[in-house]
Amino acid sequence: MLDYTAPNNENTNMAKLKIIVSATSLFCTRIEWALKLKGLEYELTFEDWSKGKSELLLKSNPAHKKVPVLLDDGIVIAESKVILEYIDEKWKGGDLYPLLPQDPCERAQARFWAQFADDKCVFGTWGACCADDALEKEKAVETALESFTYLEKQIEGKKFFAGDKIGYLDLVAGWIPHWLGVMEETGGIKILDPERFPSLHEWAQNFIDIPLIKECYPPRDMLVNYSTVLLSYLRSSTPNKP
Ligand SMILES: N[C@@H](CCC(=O)N[C@@H](CS)C(=O)NCC(=O)O)C(=O)O
Ligand SMILES: *[C@@H]1O[C@H](CO)[C@@H](O)[C@H](O)[C@H]1NC(C)=O
Repeated sequence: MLDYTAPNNENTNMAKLKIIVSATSLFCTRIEWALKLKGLEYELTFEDWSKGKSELLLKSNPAHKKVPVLLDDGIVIAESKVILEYIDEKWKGGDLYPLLPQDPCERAQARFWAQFADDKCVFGTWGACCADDALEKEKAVETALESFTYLEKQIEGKKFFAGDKIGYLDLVAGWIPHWLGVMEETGGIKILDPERFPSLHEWAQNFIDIPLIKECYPPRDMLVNYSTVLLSYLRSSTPNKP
């Protein structure tokens, strides 16, 4: 359990933070967690992909046109890991919850593995889900498994990636306890075998047991529906597009 109560920032008189999100995006939930840990109030503005992209999203993140985007009283920040760093640097000190480690070497390591987890584990898993051809799928699963082996090594002997408390890398890997199972189910693959990845499996349990974490996860059946529809669409058009 996270032995931590977020500070009360109600009196700071600041405009409420907004995050542009989509209901199913694993990249968006990590921002909510960070803001909650910092004790900051925020509003969610949902994109409805069935209606195309909103003016607000196109204007806020013209380069990528992707969620999440953080709107902080006229300041616009896109890219989830960049947003996490912004939040951590802007609201730091005192009794504010630190996300990144203090030590420069540990910070660099956390950033490295966060980038790796997104590039290799998220997209590796999704690529394996999308693969149609049996041989191609088998290869994609093997590659994803190899990537998860590196994460397993990072968490070995620790409760959380950041130590005894959750931090930046835990938030970035925070899709694993919830979305990974959905991807496995809808994509017809198995990645997180408890025997192959005992430490990661235990970490997933510890992480999801934290109430502040659990309450931000989107409903599982919604993710299953979304993933099913998306996968059948992708398989019938160009493969391997996340
Ligand atoms: N690297 C980005 C990835 C964000 C991302 O892929 N967002 C997806 C939703 S899960 C999105 O907005 N997709 C819309 C699109 O690709 O057109 C981040 O970390 O923020
Ligand atoms: C998911 O799909 C099932 C079957 O089509 C449907 O009954 C259910 O209401 C859907 N759930 C959500 C959250 O969309």
